Amino acid sequence: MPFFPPRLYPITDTLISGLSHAEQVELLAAGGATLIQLRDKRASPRDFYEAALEAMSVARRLGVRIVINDRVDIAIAVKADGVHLGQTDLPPDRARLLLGESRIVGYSTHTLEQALVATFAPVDYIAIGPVFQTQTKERPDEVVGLETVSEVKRQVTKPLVAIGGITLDSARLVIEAGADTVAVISDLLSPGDIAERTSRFLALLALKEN
Ligand code: TZP
Ligand code: MG
Repeated sequence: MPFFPPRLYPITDTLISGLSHAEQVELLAAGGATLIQLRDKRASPRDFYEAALEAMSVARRLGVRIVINDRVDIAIAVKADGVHLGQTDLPPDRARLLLGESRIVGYSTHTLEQALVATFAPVDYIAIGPVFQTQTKERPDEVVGLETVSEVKRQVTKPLVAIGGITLDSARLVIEAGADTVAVISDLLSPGDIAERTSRFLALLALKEN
């Protein structure tokens, strides 16, 4: 089945939110999120596995799909809906073989060239970023800007997810530049009402249809 990501794609962060992955999934889903990525750069594989398992049970109860950042093994172990790979993770074709055709495989790119290469990979969506400056990622790649989002959209047919420094104020601009989806961490999870923030993003993005 062809996969098309929703307009908003929240990504969890235990440090920024001060919450477990399961708690974040609960609040993001309450705000209307339907696809959530679990990302944890600090936890051990065992701890991430345990946290992801707990988050999966919340997600199943609420009908939300879960993608695991980086770790194909953990995605398989917790029966997640998919995996999100970076340029230094397992190659997408190997992940596809391990996960099968029905799961989601997403792939991060940081330049137009990488995005063009990714069009030949067996992935369901391509992410491009950082679109803007971000404090959330350690050693981020160079900011690509809205022009690159538009250029990638012109040249790539797969669904395009934009990431990096996207806020409630900039999300529409990013969609108007050509992104199908915005992936957001800090502007959703910083102290405040996460469910309410999520629904504000969704209301804003619903104003422009595909
Ligand atoms: N990849 C590129 S930028 C980024 C990742 C994981 C971090 C995005 O976080 P934020 O807080 O939405 O800028
Ligand atoms: Mg990664």
